[in-house]
Amino acid sequence: MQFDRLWRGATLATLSPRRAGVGLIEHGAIGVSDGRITFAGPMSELPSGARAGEEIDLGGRLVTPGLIDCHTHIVFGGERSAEFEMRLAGADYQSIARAGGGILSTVRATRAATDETLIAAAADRLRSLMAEGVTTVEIKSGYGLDVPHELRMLRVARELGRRLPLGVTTTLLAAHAVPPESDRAEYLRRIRDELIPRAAAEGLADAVDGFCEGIAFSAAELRAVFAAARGHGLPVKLHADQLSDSGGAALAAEFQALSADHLEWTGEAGVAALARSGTVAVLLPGAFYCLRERRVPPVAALRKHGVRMALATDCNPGTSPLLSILTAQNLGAVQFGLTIEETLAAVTREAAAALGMQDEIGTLEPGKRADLAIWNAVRPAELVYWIGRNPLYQRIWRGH
Ligand code: DI6
Ligand code: FE
Repeated sequence: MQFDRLWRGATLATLSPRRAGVGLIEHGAIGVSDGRITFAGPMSELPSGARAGEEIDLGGRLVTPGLIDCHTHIVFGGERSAEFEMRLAGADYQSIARAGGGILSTVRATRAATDETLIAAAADRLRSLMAEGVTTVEIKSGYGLDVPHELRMLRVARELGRRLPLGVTTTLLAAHAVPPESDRAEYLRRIRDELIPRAAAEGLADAVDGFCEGIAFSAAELRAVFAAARGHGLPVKLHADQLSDSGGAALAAEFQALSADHLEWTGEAGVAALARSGTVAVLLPGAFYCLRERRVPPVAALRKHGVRMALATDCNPGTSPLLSILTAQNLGAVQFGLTIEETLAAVTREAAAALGMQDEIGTLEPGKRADLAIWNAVRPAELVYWIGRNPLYQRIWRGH
């Protein structure tokens, strides 16, 4: 067996579904060739005569799959610290939004920014995630809110994937808010009849998302958007039941969504529907924390029904200015009660499933892309337990 690179003396958290817990292998080795994992197992099982272009001894360091942030709004213009101050003084998110702030203030700043300004600001933010071992990020549009600007946001996201050593998937979130200059029905028609067809034809979107909420769109409105997405072969995701039970989980399940995200207000029937459709629950503890929410997602019901759980930063300038996937893990464990095993799976294997990429990334198994995070840690719990310590030793993307 010939490897491009072979790491020995590793503690592997493989996250393989065929192994219990995080799939721990002590005294492990991992070999890669042509950007793919070709061996991940105990050193004792390495084929005799295995050769490698480069061989590295990790001295027992922990190796996990490269981390995956499966829900971000990381491309945006401006920032919203003034709104943060208003909330600290007692204003709430929904009333700021209704008064034309919130998402719409970021829409104004995003439309006014040049492509290069958007790219530079987002690249800076992405580097923070990458410094913590993130190798794949999902990026949503949703601050353009008209045909040219939504397509531009998706192009900017694609360009970031070309410029940085990072996997980028893109999601069209045109149904994020009603743009100030448009009639609601007319905007929804444009999403269905212009934006989705163009995003699909130009290969700009990997999925379509919507904000199902009192301050945004109803389940009935988003059903029509999702039907158009399906008509153009695009899978869907949904911001569901974050601030109220808006029937989001049921709608996501109806369209076999890749993921339903937030879910604080989802009831047991919604959870059962997600289980039947195989939809991943993406929990977003940064938004929960920043909005000082009280109602936690129904983790016990998600477990009981066997719904897979992912965690993500939801990085956005309003409700979750969070640029740390490790902190998202800590918040998910402390606030939502996830176990260490669930927490690590939530930013690797289950996050991959939330992007429909479970065959490519998310575990240390032969055939997967060689995206690895190597840590100055031995116990997996250390990746969840520290707040503000970054134990990353090395990040490997596609074998390099
Ligand atoms: N849910 C969120 O948490 C973000 N968008 C969404 O649909 C908030 C976006 C923002 O306030 O800018
Ligand atoms: Fe979001």
